[in-house]
Amino acid sequence: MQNQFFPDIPRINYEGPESRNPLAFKFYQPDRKIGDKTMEQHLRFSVAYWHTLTGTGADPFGVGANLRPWLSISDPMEQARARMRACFEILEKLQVPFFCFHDRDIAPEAETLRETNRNLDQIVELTRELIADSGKQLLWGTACLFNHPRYVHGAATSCNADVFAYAAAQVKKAIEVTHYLGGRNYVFWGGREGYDTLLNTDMGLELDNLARFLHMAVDYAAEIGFTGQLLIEPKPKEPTVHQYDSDVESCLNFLRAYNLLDHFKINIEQNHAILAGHTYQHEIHMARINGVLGSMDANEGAYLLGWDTDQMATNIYEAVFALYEVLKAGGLAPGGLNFDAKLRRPSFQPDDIFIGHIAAMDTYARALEIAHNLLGAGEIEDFIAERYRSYREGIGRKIADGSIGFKELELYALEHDRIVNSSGRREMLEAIVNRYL
Ligand code: XUL
Ligand code: CO
Repeated sequence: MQNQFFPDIPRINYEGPESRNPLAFKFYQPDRKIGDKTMEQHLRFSVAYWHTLTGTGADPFGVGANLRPWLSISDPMEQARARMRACFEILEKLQVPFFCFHDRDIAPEAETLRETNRNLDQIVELTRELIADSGKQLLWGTACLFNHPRYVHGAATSCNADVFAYAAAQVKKAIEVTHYLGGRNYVFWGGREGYDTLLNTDMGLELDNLARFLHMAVDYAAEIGFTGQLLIEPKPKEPTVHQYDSDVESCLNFLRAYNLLDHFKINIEQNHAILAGHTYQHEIHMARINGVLGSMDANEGAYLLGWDTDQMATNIYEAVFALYEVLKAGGLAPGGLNFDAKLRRPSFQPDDIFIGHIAAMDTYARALEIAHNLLGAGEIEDFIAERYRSYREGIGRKIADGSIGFKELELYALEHDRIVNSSGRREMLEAIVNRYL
């Protein structure tokens, strides 16, 4: 195993809940079976390249604060190579099987698109070697269609057709690269696909163009034999005031309206869910019951702030409900749990990378066991089944199987107008959940 960038960090091992070692797992045991799968198979953890390797710790009020061993390398391509090697050292030491990147995270943008593609190709070759040597895998690739000023009005939804063409070229290349590296999925997050004011926006054209763009991506992926899952990642706002893919339901409507539903699943991010005014569980549940649960960006947003803070997840209670849905869906593969999370700016030391990921991995490991026990015991499922019992017999059964209409229902209601309801027992159910924590 490489020990070049973080010589003071050992391979992180399980030491159990009693351990006081910040560089050890308290709950995550990759080989431990929970039900029919190991923790590693259930959780499919992934490191997000943009936060963990490329991120500098800059925020709108201050420059980068992160101390990172590769930052002393001034040549941008040499630094990019070092960062990729450091990524694999992190994956190996943390026992994380997957990583995800945007094209521009891994290789610097140059003066021309041709040159930029050449830079990318060089880093991709190195990445392919590192994948072959380590057995680590690319969970998903994506294209950064939001950082450069050319994307100021959006990419596929830009008012400028030249920008649409440039974005298409960039996504074409990013899908090729993802395919070449054996990526299991390819993600489309809207970036700047949305609007700031309707005073300058033709929303109908922008949505049609976004759909045209995604159809082209579907066709091209098929043409080159990429069989990975295509994913859309909803987010309601930031950077634009109104992002088009605002939540799971809006994505479903868009995909259905434009005949794309057969080709896409959804990548759900906790922070995006709460910005949309939903819970993480709501979004995962909505995707699950519509058969589009694809993958998860397992981070955490600050409930007191209205922006995308992308924190490492440490809230076990919330992770339990997320994984309860994942277990009910039968798992996430080929998706996974990608830590789309950055360390807080004051956590600037290199070892914070490991401490932060260990915290999140242990959160999800602990939550997995709780969710498995809660689902297995069936107390919540039984309560819900009982609550809807009236639809399995008598008049309810006729409603459910579609064999009855308003006229018969009126006749029934005239005879049964003394309605008896039962308690929803929310407090009892929350107390039941607490017994499993
Ligand atoms: C932005 C975000 C992205 C996507 C990939 O909020 O979550 O990093 O996950 O483009
Ligand atoms: Co994300």
